[in-house]
Amino acid sequence: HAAEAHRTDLMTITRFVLNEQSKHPESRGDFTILLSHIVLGCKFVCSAVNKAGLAKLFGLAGETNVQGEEQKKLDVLSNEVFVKALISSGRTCILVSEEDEEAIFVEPSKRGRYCVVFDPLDGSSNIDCGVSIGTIFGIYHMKDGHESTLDYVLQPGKNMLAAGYCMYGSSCTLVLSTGTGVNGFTLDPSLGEFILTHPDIKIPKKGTIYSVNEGNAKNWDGPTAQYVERCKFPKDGSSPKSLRYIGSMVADVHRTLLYGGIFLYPADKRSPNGKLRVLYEVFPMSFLMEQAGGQAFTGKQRALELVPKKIHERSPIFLGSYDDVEEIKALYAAEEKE
Ligand code: P6P
Repeated sequence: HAAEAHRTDLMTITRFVLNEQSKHPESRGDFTILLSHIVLGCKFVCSAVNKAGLAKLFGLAGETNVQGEEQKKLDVLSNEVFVKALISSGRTCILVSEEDEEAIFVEPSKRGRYCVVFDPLDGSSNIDCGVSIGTIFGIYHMKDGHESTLDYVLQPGKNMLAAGYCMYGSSCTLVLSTGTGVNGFTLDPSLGEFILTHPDIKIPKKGTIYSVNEGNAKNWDGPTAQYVERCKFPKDGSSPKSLRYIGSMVADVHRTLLYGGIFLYPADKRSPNGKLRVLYEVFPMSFLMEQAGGQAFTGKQRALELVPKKIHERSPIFLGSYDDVEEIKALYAAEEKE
Protein backbone atom coordinates (compact mmCIF):
# COMPACT_ATOMS: atom_id res chain seq x y z
CA HIS A 1 0.00 0.00 0.00
CA ALA A 2 2.88 2.33 0.81
CA ALA A 3 4.21 1.95 -2.73
CA GLU A 4 0.70 2.52 -4.09
CA ALA A 5 0.25 5.57 -1.88
CA HIS A 6 3.61 6.88 -3.04
CA ARG A 7 2.59 6.48 -6.66
CA THR A 8 -0.70 8.30 -6.25
CA ASP A 9 0.33 10.80 -3.56
CA LEU A 10 2.70 12.72 -5.85
CA MET A 11 4.80 15.21 -3.92
CA THR A 12 5.61 17.80 -6.58
CA ILE A 13 8.02 20.65 -5.92
CA THR A 14 5.08 23.07 -6.02
CA ARG A 15 3.21 21.14 -3.31
CA PHE A 16 6.44 20.83 -1.33
CA VAL A 17 7.08 24.58 -1.39
CA LEU A 18 3.43 25.31 -0.52
CA ASN A 19 3.81 22.99 2.49
CA GLU A 20 6.91 24.96 3.49
CA GLN A 21 5.00 28.21 3.03
CA SER A 22 2.18 26.99 5.29
CA LYS A 23 4.76 26.95 8.13
CA HIS A 24 4.97 30.75 7.73
CA PRO A 25 1.35 31.94 8.12
CA GLU A 26 2.48 35.55 7.63
CA SER A 27 3.82 34.66 4.20
CA ARG A 28 1.92 36.12 1.27
CA GLY A 29 3.15 33.37 -1.04
CA ASP A 30 5.62 35.65 -2.84
CA PHE A 31 8.46 33.18 -2.33
CA THR A 32 6.32 30.34 -3.68
CA ILE A 33 5.55 32.39 -6.78
CA LEU A 34 9.24 33.25 -7.24
CA LEU A 35 10.27 29.60 -6.96
CA SER A 36 7.60 28.50 -9.41
CA HIS A 37 9.12 30.87 -11.98
CA ILE A 38 12.61 29.48 -11.34
CA VAL A 39 11.19 25.97 -11.80
CA LEU A 40 9.61 27.08 -15.10
CA GLY A 41 13.01 28.34 -16.28
CA CYS A 42 14.63 25.02 -15.36
CA LYS A 43 12.00 23.06 -17.32
CA PHE A 44 12.61 25.20 -20.39
CA VAL A 45 16.40 24.93 -20.19
CA CYS A 46 16.13 21.18 -19.62
CA SER A 47 14.22 20.74 -22.87
CA ALA A 48 16.54 23.13 -24.78
CA VAL A 49 19.67 21.33 -23.50
CA ASN A 50 18.27 17.93 -24.40
CA LYS A 51 17.48 19.11 -27.94
CA ALA A 52 20.85 20.87 -28.37
CA GLY A 53 22.66 17.64 -29.21
CA LEU A 54 19.97 16.79 -31.74
CA ALA A 55 20.19 20.27 -33.25
CA LYS A 56 23.94 19.78 -33.68
CA LEU A 57 23.29 16.40 -35.31
CA PHE A 58 21.11 17.95 -38.04
CA GLY A 59 23.57 20.81 -38.38
CA LEU A 60 20.86 23.22 -37.15
CA ALA A 61 23.30 24.81 -34.76
CA GLY A 62 26.22 26.69 -36.21
CA GLU A 63 24.94 30.06 -37.35
CA THR A 64 21.31 29.54 -38.38
CA ASN A 65 18.54 26.99 -37.91
CA VAL A 66 15.88 25.85 -40.42
CA GLN A 67 13.86 29.03 -39.82
CA GLY A 68 17.00 30.92 -40.77
CA GLU A 69 17.05 32.40 -37.24
CA GLU A 70 20.38 33.07 -35.55
CA GLN A 71 20.92 29.91 -33.42
CA LYS A 72 21.51 31.33 -29.93
CA LYS A 73 24.23 29.77 -27.84
CA LEU A 74 22.52 27.74 -25.10
CA ASP A 75 23.95 29.78 -22.26
CA VAL A 76 22.73 33.03 -23.84
CA LEU A 77 19.29 31.45 -24.44
CA SER A 78 19.16 30.09 -20.89
CA ASN A 79 20.07 33.46 -19.48
CA GLU A 80 17.31 35.20 -21.43
CA VAL A 81 14.81 32.60 -20.23
CA PHE A 82 15.71 33.04 -16.57
CA VAL A 83 15.86 36.84 -16.71
CA LYS A 84 12.42 37.00 -18.37
CA ALA A 85 10.91 34.40 -16.02
CA LEU A 86 12.28 36.13 -12.90
CA ILE A 87 11.16 39.61 -13.97
CA SER A 88 7.70 38.35 -15.02
CA SER A 89 7.29 36.80 -11.54
CA GLY A 90 6.93 40.36 -10.23
CA ARG A 91 8.81 39.22 -7.09
CA THR A 92 12.38 40.31 -7.86
CA CYS A 93 14.20 43.61 -7.52
CA ILE A 94 17.82 42.82 -8.47
CA LEU A 95 19.19 40.02 -10.67
CA VAL A 96 22.87 39.07 -10.93
CA SER A 97 23.68 36.65 -13.73
CA GLU A 98 27.01 35.11 -14.71
CA GLU A 99 26.12 36.13 -18.26
CA ASP A 100 25.59 39.86 -17.53
CA GLU A 101 28.48 42.16 -16.60
CA GLU A 102 26.12 44.53 -14.74
CA ALA A 103 23.37 43.69 -12.24
CA ILE A 104 19.80 44.02 -13.56
CA PHE A 105 17.59 46.43 -11.56
CA VAL A 106 13.95 45.48 -12.15
CA GLU A 107 11.66 48.36 -13.16
CA PRO A 108 9.42 49.61 -10.31
CA SER A 109 6.14 48.31 -11.81
CA LYS A 110 7.46 44.74 -11.69
CA ARG A 111 9.60 45.03 -8.57
CA GLY A 112 9.37 42.54 -5.66
CA ARG A 113 11.35 41.82 -2.52
CA TYR A 114 13.83 39.18 -3.68
CA CYS A 115 17.29 39.38 -5.21
CA VAL A 116 18.30 36.38 -7.29
CA VAL A 117 21.91 35.55 -8.18
CA PHE A 118 22.37 32.81 -10.74
CA ASP A 119 24.51 31.07 -13.32
CA PRO A 120 21.97 30.09 -15.98
CA LEU A 121 24.09 27.34 -17.52
CA ASP A 122 27.22 26.52 -15.56
CA GLY A 123 29.73 24.30 -17.32
CA SER A 124 28.21 25.06 -20.71
CA SER A 125 31.56 24.36 -22.40
CA ASN A 126 30.72 20.69 -21.70
CA ILE A 127 27.48 20.60 -23.72
CA ASP A 128 28.95 19.32 -26.97
CA CYS A 129 30.35 16.18 -25.33
CA GLY A 130 27.15 15.43 -23.42
CA VAL A 131 28.56 16.03 -19.91
CA SER A 132 25.97 17.09 -17.30
CA ILE A 133 25.65 20.85 -16.82
CA GLY A 134 23.37 22.94 -14.64
CA THR A 135 21.72 26.11 -13.41
CA ILE A 136 22.85 27.39 -10.00
CA PHE A 137 20.87 30.01 -8.03
CA GLY A 138 20.73 31.81 -4.70
CA ILE A 139 17.96 34.02 -3.27
CA TYR A 140 18.39 37.01 -0.93
CA HIS A 141 15.46 38.84 0.66
CA MET A 142 15.45 42.63 0.41
CA LYS A 143 14.14 44.65 3.34
CA ASP A 144 10.86 46.31 2.44
CA GLY A 145 10.71 49.77 0.95
CA HIS A 146 14.40 50.42 0.39
CA GLU A 147 15.79 51.63 -2.92
CA SER A 148 17.37 48.70 -4.79
CA THR A 149 21.11 49.09 -4.46
CA LEU A 150 23.91 46.61 -5.02
CA ASP A 151 24.34 46.36 -1.23
CA TYR A 152 21.42 43.93 -1.25
CA VAL A 153 23.40 41.38 -3.24
CA LEU A 154 26.85 42.10 -1.80
CA GLN A 155 25.85 40.17 1.33
CA PRO A 156 27.45 37.11 2.98
CA GLY A 157 26.03 33.83 1.73
CA LYS A 158 24.70 33.01 5.20
CA ASN A 159 22.01 35.66 4.57
CA MET A 160 20.57 33.70 1.64
CA LEU A 161 16.95 32.58 2.12
CA ALA A 162 17.33 29.72 -0.34
CA ALA A 163 19.74 28.18 -2.83
CA GLY A 164 19.70 25.37 -5.31
CA TYR A 165 20.78 23.92 -8.62
CA CYS A 166 19.17 22.08 -11.48
CA MET A 167 21.36 19.47 -13.16
CA TYR A 168 20.67 18.63 -16.82
CA GLY A 169 22.07 15.12 -17.18
CA SER A 170 20.70 11.61 -17.67
CA SER A 171 17.73 13.00 -15.73
CA CYS A 172 16.82 16.56 -14.80
CA THR A 173 17.33 16.90 -11.04
CA LEU A 174 16.58 20.02 -9.00
CA VAL A 175 18.21 20.19 -5.55
CA LEU A 176 16.86 22.91 -3.26
CA SER A 177 17.22 24.23 0.27
CA THR A 178 15.02 26.94 1.79
CA GLY A 179 17.01 26.83 5.03
CA THR A 180 15.50 23.73 6.63
CA GLY A 181 17.49 20.91 4.99
CA VAL A 182 18.03 19.82 1.40
CA ASN A 183 15.57 18.06 -0.93
CA GLY A 184 16.01 16.67 -4.45
CA PHE A 185 13.33 16.57 -7.15
CA THR A 186 13.46 14.75 -10.49
CA LEU A 187 11.58 16.00 -13.54
CA ASP A 188 8.99 13.53 -14.81
CA PRO A 189 8.82 14.61 -18.45
CA SER A 190 5.48 12.84 -18.96
CA LEU A 191 3.94 15.03 -16.23
CA GLY A 192 6.15 18.09 -16.70
CA GLU A 193 6.47 18.09 -12.90
CA PHE A 194 9.44 17.87 -10.54
CA ILE A 195 8.71 14.96 -8.16
CA LEU A 196 10.34 14.61 -4.71
CA THR A 197 12.85 11.76 -5.17
CA HIS A 198 15.58 12.62 -2.63
CA PRO A 199 13.90 13.76 0.63
CA ASP A 200 16.09 15.31 3.34
CA ILE A 201 19.52 14.74 1.72
CA LYS A 202 22.38 14.37 4.24
CA ILE A 203 26.00 14.21 3.05
CA PRO A 204 28.07 11.33 4.55
CA LYS A 205 30.21 12.68 7.43
CA LYS A 206 33.38 11.41 5.70
CA GLY A 207 33.94 10.34 2.11
CA THR A 208 36.35 8.30 0.00
CA ILE A 209 36.41 10.63 -3.04
CA TYR A 210 38.37 13.80 -3.72
CA SER A 211 37.50 16.02 -6.68
CA VAL A 212 40.03 18.53 -8.03
CA ASN A 213 41.67 19.44 -11.33
CA GLU A 214 45.04 17.72 -10.81
CA GLY A 215 46.31 19.53 -13.88
CA ASN A 216 46.73 22.63 -11.69
CA ALA A 217 48.93 20.79 -9.14
CA LYS A 218 52.06 22.71 -10.17
CA ASN A 219 50.46 25.96 -8.98
CA TRP A 220 48.84 24.84 -5.71
CA ASP A 221 49.81 26.34 -2.35
CA GLY A 222 51.24 24.19 0.47
CA PRO A 223 48.11 23.10 2.35
CA THR A 224 46.24 22.07 -0.81
CA ALA A 225 49.26 20.17 -2.14
CA GLN A 226 49.68 18.48 1.27
CA TYR A 227 46.00 17.55 1.46
CA VAL A 228 45.89 16.03 -2.04
CA GLU A 229 49.13 14.13 -1.30
CA ARG A 230 47.41 12.64 1.78
CA CYS A 231 44.43 11.60 -0.36
CA LYS A 232 46.77 9.67 -2.64
CA PHE A 233 49.34 8.39 -0.11
CA PRO A 234 47.54 8.18 3.26
CA LYS A 235 50.00 8.11 6.20
CA ASP A 236 47.64 6.21 8.51
CA GLY A 237 47.62 3.07 6.38
CA SER A 238 44.03 3.71 5.19
CA SER A 239 43.28 3.17 1.51
CA PRO A 240 43.81 6.05 -0.91
CA LYS A 241 40.78 8.11 -1.94
CA SER A 242 39.37 7.85 -5.47
CA LEU A 243 39.70 10.85 -7.78
CA ARG A 244 36.50 11.87 -9.57
CA TYR A 245 36.58 15.17 -11.51
CA ILE A 246 33.98 15.97 -14.17
CA GLY A 247 34.87 19.63 -14.67
CA SER A 248 31.24 20.72 -14.41
CA MET A 249 30.57 22.13 -10.94
CA VAL A 250 26.93 21.05 -10.68
CA ALA A 251 27.85 17.44 -11.59
CA ASP A 252 30.86 17.33 -9.24
CA VAL A 253 28.90 18.89 -6.37
CA HIS A 254 25.84 16.65 -6.91
CA ARG A 255 28.03 13.52 -6.71
CA THR A 256 29.77 14.91 -3.60
CA LEU A 257 26.43 15.67 -1.93
CA LEU A 258 25.04 12.17 -2.57
CA TYR A 259 28.18 10.02 -2.20
CA GLY A 260 30.29 12.15 0.16
CA GLY A 261 33.90 13.31 -0.23
CA ILE A 262 35.41 16.71 -0.99
CA PHE A 263 35.34 19.08 -3.95
CA LEU A 264 38.20 21.53 -4.25
CA TYR A 265 38.77 24.52 -6.49
CA PRO A 266 41.83 26.03 -4.74
CA ALA A 267 43.64 29.27 -5.35
CA ASP A 268 46.79 28.89 -7.37
CA LYS A 269 49.72 31.09 -8.38
CA ARG A 270 47.94 32.16 -11.59
CA SER A 271 44.54 32.80 -9.98
CA PRO A 272 44.96 33.83 -6.33
CA ASN A 273 41.17 33.82 -5.85
CA GLY A 274 40.61 30.50 -7.60
CA LYS A 275 38.16 30.33 -10.50
CA LEU A 276 34.64 29.88 -9.07
CA ARG A 277 32.37 32.88 -8.56
CA VAL A 278 31.28 33.78 -5.01
CA LEU A 279 27.66 34.86 -5.51
CA TYR A 280 26.29 32.25 -7.89
CA GLU A 281 28.64 29.25 -7.58
CA VAL A 282 30.40 29.26 -4.17
CA PHE A 283 27.55 30.60 -2.00
CA PRO A 284 24.67 28.42 -3.29
CA MET A 285 26.77 25.22 -3.19
CA SER A 286 28.16 26.10 0.26
CA PHE A 287 24.63 26.84 1.54
CA LEU A 288 23.44 23.42 0.33
CA MET A 289 26.47 21.61 1.80
CA GLU A 290 25.92 23.15 5.25
CA GLN A 291 22.20 22.40 5.11
CA ALA A 292 23.07 18.76 4.29
CA GLY A 293 25.45 18.50 7.27
CA GLY A 294 28.67 19.19 5.40
CA GLN A 295 30.79 22.34 5.34
CA ALA A 296 32.43 24.83 2.99
CA PHE A 297 35.73 26.66 3.50
CA THR A 298 37.62 29.26 1.42
CA GLY A 299 41.10 28.48 2.72
CA LYS A 300 40.73 31.42 5.10
CA GLN A 301 37.17 31.28 6.50
CA ARG A 302 33.73 29.67 6.42
CA ALA A 303 32.62 30.31 2.83
CA LEU A 304 29.20 31.67 3.83
CA GLU A 305 30.83 34.37 6.00
CA LEU A 306 32.60 35.90 2.98
CA VAL A 307 31.36 39.43 2.11
CA PRO A 308 31.76 39.98 -1.65
CA LYS A 309 32.74 43.47 -2.84
CA LYS A 310 32.00 42.87 -6.52
CA ILE A 311 29.19 40.83 -8.06
CA HIS A 312 31.53 38.62 -10.15
CA GLU A 313 34.19 38.15 -7.46
CA ARG A 314 35.90 34.75 -7.24
CA SER A 315 36.98 32.67 -4.24
CA PRO A 316 38.85 29.43 -3.61
CA ILE A 317 36.46 26.76 -2.28
CA PHE A 318 36.75 23.45 -0.40
CA LEU A 319 33.34 21.87 0.23
CA GLY A 320 31.80 18.50 1.06
CA SER A 321 31.83 15.96 3.90
CA TYR A 322 32.28 17.56 7.31
CA ASP A 323 35.34 15.54 8.36
CA ASP A 324 37.09 15.87 4.98
CA VAL A 325 36.80 19.67 4.97
CA GLU A 326 37.85 19.71 8.64
CA GLU A 327 41.14 18.08 7.58
CA ILE A 328 42.06 20.73 5.04
CA LYS A 329 41.00 23.48 7.45
CA ALA A 330 43.57 22.11 9.93
CA LEU A 331 46.31 22.24 7.27
CA TYR A 332 45.49 25.89 6.45
CA ALA A 333 45.35 26.74 10.18
CA ALA A 334 48.79 25.15 10.68
CA GLU A 335 50.20 27.22 7.80
CA GLU A 336 48.67 30.33 9.39
CA LYS A 337 50.65 29.64 12.58
CA GLU A 338 54.00 29.24 10.79
P1 P6P B 1 38.62 23.73 -14.74
C1 P6P B 1 32.98 25.14 -15.78
O1 P6P B 1 33.66 25.88 -16.75
C2 P6P B 1 33.34 25.70 -14.41
O2 P6P B 1 32.94 27.02 -14.29
C3 P6P B 1 32.71 24.86 -13.32
O3 P6P B 1 31.48 24.34 -13.70
C4 P6P B 1 33.75 23.78 -13.09
O4 P6P B 1 33.75 23.28 -11.77
C5 P6P B 1 35.07 24.53 -13.35
O5 P6P B 1 34.75 25.63 -14.22
C6 P6P B 1 36.09 23.64 -14.03
O6 P6P B 1 37.28 24.41 -14.18
O7 P6P B 1 39.66 24.82 -14.60
O8 P6P B 1 38.94 22.55 -13.86
O9 P6P B 1 38.33 23.32 -16.16
